Amino acid sequence: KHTVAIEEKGVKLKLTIVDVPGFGDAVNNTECWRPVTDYIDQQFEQYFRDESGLNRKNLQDNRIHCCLYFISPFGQGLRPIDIEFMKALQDKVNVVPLVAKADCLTPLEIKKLKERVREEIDRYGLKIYQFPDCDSDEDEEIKQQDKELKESIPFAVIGGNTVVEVRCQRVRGRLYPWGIVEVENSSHCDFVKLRNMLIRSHMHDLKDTTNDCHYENYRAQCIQTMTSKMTAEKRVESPIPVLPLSTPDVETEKLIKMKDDELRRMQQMLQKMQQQMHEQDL
Ligand SMILES: Nc1nc2c(ncn2[C@@H]2O[C@H](COP(=O)(O)OP(=O)(O)OP(=O)(O)O)[C@@H](O)[C@H]2O)c(=O)[nH]1
Ligand SMILES: [Mg+2]
Repeated sequence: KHTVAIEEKGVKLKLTIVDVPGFGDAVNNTECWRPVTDYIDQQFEQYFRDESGLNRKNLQDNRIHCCLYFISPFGQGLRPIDIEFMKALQDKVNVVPLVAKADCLTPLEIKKLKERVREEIDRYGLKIYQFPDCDSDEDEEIKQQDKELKESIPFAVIGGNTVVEVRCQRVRGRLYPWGIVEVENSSHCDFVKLRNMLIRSHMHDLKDTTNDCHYENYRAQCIQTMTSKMTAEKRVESPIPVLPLSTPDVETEKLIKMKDDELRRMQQMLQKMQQQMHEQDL
């Protein structure tokens, strides 16, 4: 888990990245996505407790707003493990698929792999993070950017392992005998596009989708489990107090009616007495 504080034009952002080392490296990869789903659920659970607890004002949001899933550049598209992972994660988190080590492929190979991945995402009904459609009255330039972004999925990225000087500037990249691969050069890979999407253009939408969709799913499920547990056991062992339901039983209703009648009788008596006193005065 790495946390960095970013500040840009006075806007502060605390970005936390959680790594999943060794994912899919085992001989038997059955349910290898489990630690990831468990981690996401744990963050939801913590948020649910805090939100329902006493200290709601200082609520810390450690929910996972986006999951970057790296697809191998050496395969012919999605592997069964990729499909399984996305299926397991798609209702819990915004999944953004990436093609790793994009420098290993030619531009044409990248284009073909991307098309294939997109087609397989459709074919297997995988629900990856959907960029919201831009308004129809938006600028042509913005519409074009939006279209380009959608067509970039899965973003092809490169991981730098060194900082080198290129055109009098120090840049992140990879140094090969035949040249330099630059991470932040948009003709080399989609890294800049991905970064802009994550922390500029779509950050709020990622957070909103997490809150309104994924967290809401979790919350609804949690409450449902608690309620069914309560009816099954007539009590609930939960840190979150459940209010008693306000449907009075038959006995209570009878009692209320009796008290009502009694009150009405007393009122009538009082009226009678007042009338008698009034007549005496006259
Ligand atoms: N060519 C190329 N190699 C890369 C790139 N990114 C990482 N590598 C190399 O691939 C190897 C594995 O990289 P890691 O980033 O450790 O891979 P990982 O999937 O995180 O591995 P675990 O954390 O062990 O699961 C290293 O030798 C990296 O230098 C890239 O963009 N292009
Ligand atoms: Mg790693």
